[in-house]
Amino acid sequence: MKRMAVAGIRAVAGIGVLAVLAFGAAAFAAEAPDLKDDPLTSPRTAWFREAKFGMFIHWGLYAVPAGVYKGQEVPGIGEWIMANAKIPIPEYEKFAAQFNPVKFDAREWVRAAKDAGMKYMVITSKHHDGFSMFDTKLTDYCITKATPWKHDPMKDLAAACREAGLKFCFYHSIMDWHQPDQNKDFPKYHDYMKGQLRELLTGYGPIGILWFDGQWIGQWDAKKGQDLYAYVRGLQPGLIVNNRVGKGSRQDGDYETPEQNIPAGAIRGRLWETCMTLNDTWGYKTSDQNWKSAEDLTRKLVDVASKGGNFLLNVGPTAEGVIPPESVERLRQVGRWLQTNGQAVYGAAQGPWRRHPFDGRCTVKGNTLYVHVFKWPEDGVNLAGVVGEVAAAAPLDKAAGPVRWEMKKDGDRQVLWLQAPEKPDPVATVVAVTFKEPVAVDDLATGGVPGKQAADGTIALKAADAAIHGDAAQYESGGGKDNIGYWTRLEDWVSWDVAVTKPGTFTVEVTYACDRGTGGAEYAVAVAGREVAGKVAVTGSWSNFKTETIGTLKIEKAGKFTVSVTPKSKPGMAVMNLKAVEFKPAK
Ligand code: FHN
Repeated sequence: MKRMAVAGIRAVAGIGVLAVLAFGAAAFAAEAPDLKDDPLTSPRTAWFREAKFGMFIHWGLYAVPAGVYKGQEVPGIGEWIMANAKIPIPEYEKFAAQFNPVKFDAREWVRAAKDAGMKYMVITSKHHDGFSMFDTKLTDYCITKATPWKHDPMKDLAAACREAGLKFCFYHSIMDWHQPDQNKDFPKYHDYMKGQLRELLTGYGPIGILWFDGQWIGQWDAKKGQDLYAYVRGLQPGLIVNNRVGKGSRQDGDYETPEQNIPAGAIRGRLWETCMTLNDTWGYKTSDQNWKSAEDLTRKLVDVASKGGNFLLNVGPTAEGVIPPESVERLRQVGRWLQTNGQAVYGAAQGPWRRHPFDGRCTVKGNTLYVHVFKWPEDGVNLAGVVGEVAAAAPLDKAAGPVRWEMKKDGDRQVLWLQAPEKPDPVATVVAVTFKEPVAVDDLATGGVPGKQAADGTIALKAADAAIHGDAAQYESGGGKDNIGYWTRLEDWVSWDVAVTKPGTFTVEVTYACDRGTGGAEYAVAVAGREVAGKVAVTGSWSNFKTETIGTLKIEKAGKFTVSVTPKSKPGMAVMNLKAVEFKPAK
């Protein structure tokens, strides 16, 4: 590639940015966006809440080395090879001359997404390596000028998605390892980035999502994110923008983006989308053959949908423009399951139970409860706490055969019993249970799991079993966490219902973590009309847990009690990450 001196590229970029910013402003005076609409209910996000399942595509120069540099396998995810192998910019730029995706076929890629049952496609317009995978006027370091292919694949994909009825979306990295201005002159880089975003939002038709990433750089902050959110929504008012437009917090963008993990429970009060790889890398790596099975992927999709989220599943095409056949085959199998059972996923709301007494999940749509059974218990599935009258219950897959069902009683609660059909689906059998009114369950079903006192008198209360009151705090797991987190609202509190058989005086131990700079919150643990106060000390990080004895509490008689943890003050950003509360009989 003709390598212009950095100054040369910057000069071109400078002139180009001004031209694009000026032209764009005149040519794209869309109606003013409603920046205050609630993403949870806005018509703007209706397609996203219906779609539930999308294709993520990481495609760029990193597909050329494909995980190998100078004959050595480079550890880590494929698209990070420039950083992980410490490849100097001039060396990395040479991959552009080798990037010639002659086998690229936009319709084939869209067909793969459609056959998978995916409803939208998010593709890397520019990843951290700074190489633009679209025809940009603002740099020569792009697919149409720096490669022998000299073609803009985004034009083809935008057209093919529109033709097939899929939403076309861009991933764009704020972090850019190729732009010296990112470190030396951030305002200049910021203009360059906004100029490219204008090109993407004015040159490829309606865009469904702008999926930002690389937001963690020090030069970026929440205020810049808010301004960028308004800027891109000003260009396409109907756009959906993820939370990495800012610093990836619950206050940024339209939705949360858990990555490579599925939250333990619904993320209340926010739309969310888990993004995940089919193997272990986002960008193509020849050596990464650690493919997830179609069964696992289907059950992950069900798990995400049962918690009210979307699932963005990634493919990493080769430098020739081919999506690995191992990816295509797995996605096709997921699509086949969705052809029969898709109505239980698309547009479905999260299931009513926090925990399921069987290996499976639930989703809801109006009067219909969809019971997704991964593995049928010998004695059938028992769903305690259902309210209302069942009109019918049958598998969506007629080939499974009928399902025997019965409404039973357990004390004052109704229990819906379902027996396995003759030919259950080995991946997931979906039984549609139609009620005579909208699906509802009792409080115990939606609350925590009742706590029990151990034989030695100990009462151990875990975060996963807590009933959470309020719309910010939520249970989170994975990555060393198993706690109530996101406790950013003073009004939120947690509780456990406990059956106490051995009353007495107990020492109260609290296990929590608290990041630097946000300690000092005061709280009370209360039970049976008494409470003991605690104060949160910094433990060093949100996943560095410590156990503290905060005092003693007396429970005078046996019976059912509610233990609560209620914040009294919150000087920092959050109260704490609460892992457990334990009552130990006082010596
Ligand atoms: O660093 C990137 C990574 O390469 C990949 O793009 C993922 C996908 O969401 N995002 C960042 C890591 O969080």
